Amino acid sequence: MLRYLTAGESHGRALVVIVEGLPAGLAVTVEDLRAELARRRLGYGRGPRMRFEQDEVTIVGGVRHGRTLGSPVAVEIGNTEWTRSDKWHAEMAVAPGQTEAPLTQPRPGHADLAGMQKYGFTDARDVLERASARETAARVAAGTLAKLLLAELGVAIVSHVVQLGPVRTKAVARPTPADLADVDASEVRCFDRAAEEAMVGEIKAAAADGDSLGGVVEVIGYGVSVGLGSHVHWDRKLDGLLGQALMSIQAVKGVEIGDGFEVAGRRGSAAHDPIGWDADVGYRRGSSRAGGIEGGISTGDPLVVRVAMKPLATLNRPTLQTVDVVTKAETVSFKERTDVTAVPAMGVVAETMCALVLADEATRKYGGDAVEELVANADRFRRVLREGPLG
Ligand code: EPS
Repeated sequence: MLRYLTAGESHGRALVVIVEGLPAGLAVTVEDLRAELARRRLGYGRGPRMRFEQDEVTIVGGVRHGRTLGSPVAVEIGNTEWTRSDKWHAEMAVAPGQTEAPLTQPRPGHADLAGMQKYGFTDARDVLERASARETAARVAAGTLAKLLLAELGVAIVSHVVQLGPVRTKAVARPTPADLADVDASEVRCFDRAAEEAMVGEIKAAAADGDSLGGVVEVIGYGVSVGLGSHVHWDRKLDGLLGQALMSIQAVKGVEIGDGFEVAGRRGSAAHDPIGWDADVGYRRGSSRAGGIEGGISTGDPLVVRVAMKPLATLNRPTLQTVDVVTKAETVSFKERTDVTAVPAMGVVAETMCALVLADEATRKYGGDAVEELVANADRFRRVLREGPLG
């Protein structure tokens, strides 16, 4: 069973993450982590920080000679904005003191006001530094380890943008793992090149107005075996676990498993995935309306999940109405450096969250202290599926 904890503030020295429960013997390199972190920085519409800041990755523990030890893996991701300049040193100092520029005009839609009220802060920075999506870098580092473990089980996870602002993709073909490089090569991580141009146009128009855009990504899990998650209890259902993990991504407001919202309007006779038999692969559904999950259990079909992100609450041209918490006068929320949209990057974070849930469930189902043991247990389960009474 996989557990992880992240810590760190957006403009602080570094983010850290500790991942516990990885089996021993998993091949891991710093380059693996760098490659995934670089994917998270992709996307037209990200702010200047993405251009000048690097993610400085250090594996602090848990890996020796390129393999996990079965001990907790600790990763530090340094902020180069901290190490290469002193811009944030006073503002984010650990030593006792206080800011000279408290942020007192909370942004609607951000954690600012509710967080200030909950924790008793008078400076929104005390909330926003942790609420920031910068924290997702630490999740992606953890998710890279989860993806490497899943690869040992033949699982690969792909995401692509299916809506940016009002522009939706038309193509019905879903990208496969072989298409991931193509998706990443798109400026908006969109598999439908016709929609891509319109998406970039929307981002340019929103940028010119100092505004922001949301959107929807689809995540597809290939090679997920039958039997992850369980119907037996609410907190063991795979769709419930994915929902919680994906909803926890900053600015995400909706998660859909398969065709969840569309099938709600259909008759039962047209809402489910017929079960078929293929002598080579066994039971197979002809469609993916259920998104590869029935009764909280993976069916062995591709996992399909969609994730909706609201437009970011920080606008370059402040037009959102708020109240100054000191004067109580109506005003507009403060302006911070921001992204026009982070939807393309959110896709990579959504892959990460799915990978962490699936890896957690895989370790729960197959167990084992070393990767070989886990893989052998998974193979044995597949053999039972083929050769047992249902095969
Ligand atoms: C963010 C605002 C921007 C983003 C940041 C999240 O940062 P800044 O205000 O420092 O320019 O670039 O995202 C990241 C730093 C990241 O690594 O994803 C926010 O308000 O949440």
